[in-house]
Amino acid sequence: MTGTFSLEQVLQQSNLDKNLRQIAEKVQHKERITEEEGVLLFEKGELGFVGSLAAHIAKQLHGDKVYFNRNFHIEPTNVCMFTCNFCSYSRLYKNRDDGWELTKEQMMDIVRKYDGQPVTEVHIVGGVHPKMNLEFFCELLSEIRAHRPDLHLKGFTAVELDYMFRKAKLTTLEGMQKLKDAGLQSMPGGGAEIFHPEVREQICADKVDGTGWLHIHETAHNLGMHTNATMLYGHVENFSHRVDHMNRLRELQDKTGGFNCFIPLKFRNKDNDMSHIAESSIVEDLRLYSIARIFMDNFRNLKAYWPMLGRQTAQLTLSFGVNDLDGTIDDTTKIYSMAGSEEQTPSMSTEDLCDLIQAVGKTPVERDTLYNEIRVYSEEEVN
Ligand code: V47
Ligand code: SF4
Repeated sequence: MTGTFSLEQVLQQSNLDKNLRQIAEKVQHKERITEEEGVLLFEKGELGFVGSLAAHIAKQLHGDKVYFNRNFHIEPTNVCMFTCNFCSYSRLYKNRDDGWELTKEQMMDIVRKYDGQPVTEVHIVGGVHPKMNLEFFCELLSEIRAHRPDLHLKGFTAVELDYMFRKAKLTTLEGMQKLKDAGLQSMPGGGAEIFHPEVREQICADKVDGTGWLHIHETAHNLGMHTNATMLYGHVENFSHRVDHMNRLRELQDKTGGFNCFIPLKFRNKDNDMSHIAESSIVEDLRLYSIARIFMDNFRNLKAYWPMLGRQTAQLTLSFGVNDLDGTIDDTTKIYSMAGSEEQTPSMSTEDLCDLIQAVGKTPVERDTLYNEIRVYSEEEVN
């Protein structure tokens, strides 16, 4: 069940726009589309059209498989030196009494809560706190590693790292090497937002710029680490800004091959300085996922982060090019509930995730952080 047409059916349409037909033919021949064609898809590609192309590509890459992992989040603090206008989560240092700051011991208590449970990854991400420095996080990583060597340590956005390295007076390479030595294995994709300065200046002027974000990820890739990439969409950006963003990621991926997945993040508008901006419609969300799948031809994995999208929309994306739903996250992430997501206490059991995936005719597969398959769930095994 896909809700879309086969590529052959799309190409049989006699009234198909000439430029769109060319794009469909490129997809058929596994050729890369240009930036201009990416913009054209946003301008003219109806959901049925882009969805059919995206579903075709995802099917060729992954068959009916949809991945998830078993993870939990640690958010060390929501105190932040930066003032991103879309953020509903952070509190300025001077107002830190309204926020939270976890000690190392409190974070180790979170890790110990999962002792004996089959989680494979901890995702550590938070605000940029002036007192939580590189040394503090290296100690935390080493303690987690010593306590639970089998847990994959994924942590810190390029925004947090840029601040930490500058404060420690280290180059990006020196700082990354220290974190790697302490046990860090990969990085999440946050902080990317929209790289183009015309947008960045309006929504997050004071944090690391697009070039800096890409440099940190490239350095991690060169050290053999894998990272993710995100794009915050549905606010003040136009179609060209989106395509420019995806193109810069596509170029870096050509160079290093170090990205694990691409994660579009839908702007949510509750309680932030951009609350006057209406949220994108579900049709626009599905079109964006589809176009990302078509444009980012060197990213194998396209992730719908369900705590932000809501589980029903996330389920729909599975018919529009998405092959990954992230993890079974306990209610340890607050970024999206504070920004207005339907998921106020985001937690799904493995059974819930498998049901959600099977309900649209797909096969759930548990993966590790690097997309190695841990278990393929047949229908009988889940029910
Ligand atoms: O960079 C903040 C986004 C990101 C809002 O790599 C918002 O596996 C929507 O990147 N509306 C941080 N989005 C979280 C992140 C992430 C999440 C899950 C998985 C992974 C991964 C990475 O959250 C920020 C920003 O783009 N964000 N506020 C908001 N109001
Ligand atoms: Fe700080 Fe991140 Fe929020 Fe920006 S998005 S204010 S960097 S916590």
